[in-house]
Amino acid sequence: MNELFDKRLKAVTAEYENLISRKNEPVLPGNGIYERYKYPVLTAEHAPVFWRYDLSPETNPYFMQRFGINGTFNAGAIKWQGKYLMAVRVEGDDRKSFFAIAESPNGVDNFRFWEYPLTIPETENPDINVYDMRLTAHEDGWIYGVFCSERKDPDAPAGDLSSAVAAAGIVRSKDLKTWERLPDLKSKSQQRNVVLHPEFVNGKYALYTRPQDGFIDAGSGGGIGWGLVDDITNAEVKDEKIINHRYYHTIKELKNGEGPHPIKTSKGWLHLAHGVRACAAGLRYVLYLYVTDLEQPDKLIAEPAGHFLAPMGEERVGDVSNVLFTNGWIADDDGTVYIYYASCDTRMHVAVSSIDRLLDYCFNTEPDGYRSAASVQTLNRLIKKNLK
Ligand code: M1P
Repeated sequence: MNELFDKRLKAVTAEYENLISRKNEPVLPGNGIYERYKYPVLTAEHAPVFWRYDLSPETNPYFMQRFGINGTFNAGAIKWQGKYLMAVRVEGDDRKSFFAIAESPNGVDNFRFWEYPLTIPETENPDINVYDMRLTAHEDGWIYGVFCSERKDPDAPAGDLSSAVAAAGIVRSKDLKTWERLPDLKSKSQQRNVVLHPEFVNGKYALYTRPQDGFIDAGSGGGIGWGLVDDITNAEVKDEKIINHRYYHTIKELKNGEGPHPIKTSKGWLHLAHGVRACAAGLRYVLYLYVTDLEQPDKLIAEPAGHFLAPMGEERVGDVSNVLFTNGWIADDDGTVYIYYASCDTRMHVAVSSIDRLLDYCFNTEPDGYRSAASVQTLNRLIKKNLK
């Protein structure tokens, strides 16, 4: 009998169960566009006890953690067999990320990880790190996961142990448990934030891309790209058209990237994306929305000015502070939209809205005028209308 082991096992398990079963609640009155929720929906502490600890008193007499989890963030999302699922980027203390599915009965709390993480087959050039999976239930009948595959830059000078190369890895599944690896996307530049559109366009697969000059630097990439692919089992984007541009002195001046795949609505394709700007505190990542044409998903038809969701309170601090990032949302049949977003490469949150509300926001919020004077004109119009 090992009293220390028993005591610690009980305490750690009780703490875990309390956390998992904690009820979440909306923070009211909010801004009317969406409701944030009080608690993060996933944290490192949501990792099962049997992932973090060896449960044998013989081989772990101190009941000591054996596999540390550093963060749970940047999750893809999908509604699957009536449950709300996130394909979470789980990062170990060793800095390696992997994917694991967490499931909730209601989309806002009680997220519990499936027993095992996803086993993602490697290509002949093994990934060093994998992250930020976007899930797409495509009309071809497969569920695709498109993620960033990171490898050391083979051309880095000796002694440079940081330079890396980013490419889009592609896997597909019918049950979210067994995954088939397809060749990485071929394109002219490095790629991150690549997303598969859920429908065929002109009989082809369509991808949102993010052409970039280097591993970090989007540089001359211009913004969120769009490209058609003949064969997803050997995907190659030959031509990319920028469909959502970056602009000077906006929230996406430095870079931007598509979030999850857009939601099809009666008024167009509703997109969620992240925008990045530089400041004295480093890079600031915020989220924004835009809409493209239903028949021509590469044609922008609405984009409100500024950010839709920016870091607030505890969301501001974490491993990479001042960052909100998203690659997952779920639109329910009744129009409710669950927006899953990560703060600071550390934890996951949810904000809840509806398709109607998000469209109202997109079509009735003024676009960016790109000058202070234009913003004042917009505000004056509103004040005048309200005070007349
Ligand atoms: O650290 C913030 C984010 O940085 C990258 O995003 P982007 O390619 O747009 O700069 C990604 O590494 C992302 O995972 C991370 O959250």
